[in-house]
Amino acid sequence: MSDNETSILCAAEIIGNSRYLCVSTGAGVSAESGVPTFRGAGGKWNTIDPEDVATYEAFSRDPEFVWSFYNDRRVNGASCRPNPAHIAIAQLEKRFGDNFTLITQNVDNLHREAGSERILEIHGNIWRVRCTCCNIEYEERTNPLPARPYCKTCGEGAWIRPAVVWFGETLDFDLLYRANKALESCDALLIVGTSGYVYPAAEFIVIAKRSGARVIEINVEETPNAGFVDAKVLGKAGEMLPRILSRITGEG
Ligand code: BJW
Repeated sequence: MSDNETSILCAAEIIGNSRYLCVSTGAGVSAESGVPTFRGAGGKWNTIDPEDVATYEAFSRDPEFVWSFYNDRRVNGASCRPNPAHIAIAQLEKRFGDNFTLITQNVDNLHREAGSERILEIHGNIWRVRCTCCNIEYEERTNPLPARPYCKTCGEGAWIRPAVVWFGETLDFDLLYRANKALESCDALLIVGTSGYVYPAAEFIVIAKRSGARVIEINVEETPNAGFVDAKVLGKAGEMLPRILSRITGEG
């Protein structure tokens, strides 16, 4: 049996024997759906500086440029569908019921499309916008949006912005509180497709470990979490998660 096969069995054993499962996902879980990651091969930040598109300062300086970046992603995102990793995570939620929380850094909505419901989108959602004048947030499916998108209530001159969390901005307090509670309550944490560079998500593993949880990581490469995980499954999320799930359900 290969080392990775052993890790898959170990991951299935940890999840299968746990009472409360927390799943934390990043861009890698959507890579197989055609959504580019931020870092690494093909990552967005290889060709564009996040300081130019993912900060409030950038938006204040040049909102049209920032919107062109998000419009491109919305246009690409509209044709992306959940992959077997999103679907396996939604199936795990069905198994655990209320003893399950999915914390995602992704803004692409693919977990919801796969059927996930107990989900905390800590970096927001690209299909939602917020008015910079009245602060109202709403779903906006017009795609692409005009080069100068304005609030549907306030009108001309009242810019809307993507309802996502940029660098230097604080995360929604209630979402972060609920994420921390779930991480403290879980006895297994499954981390999928995140580089582990961005805070506060980078600290989730510490919170869960401190509370006694066992940790599984699925990634195509090593991450800063290496020394902390109990089972490391090396490979694509869309291939590895269904294999782990079938071990748990006994169908594999
Ligand atoms: C696969 C795969 C496959 C590929 N299968 N795997 C403490 C210390 C130091 C700095 C800070 C700190 N606290 C806060 C900061 C500052 C900052 C930060 O973390 N900076 C770091 C870069 C050091 N954090 C913030 O500003 C946060 N705010 C905050 O903490 O408020 C309080 C505060 C403010 C200021 C100062 C101090 C405190 C907000 C962070 C917001 C991040 N925003 C973005 C953009 C969101 C909107 C958008 O989408 O446009 O969020 S940046 C980008 O990175 C995006 C992602 O959600 C996030 C994380 O990326 P992720 O998901 O990990 O993706 P990648 O691309 O990095 O990795 C993909 C992984 O998948 C790789 O490992 C691949 O190998 C793998 N993979 N294919 C499985 N098929």
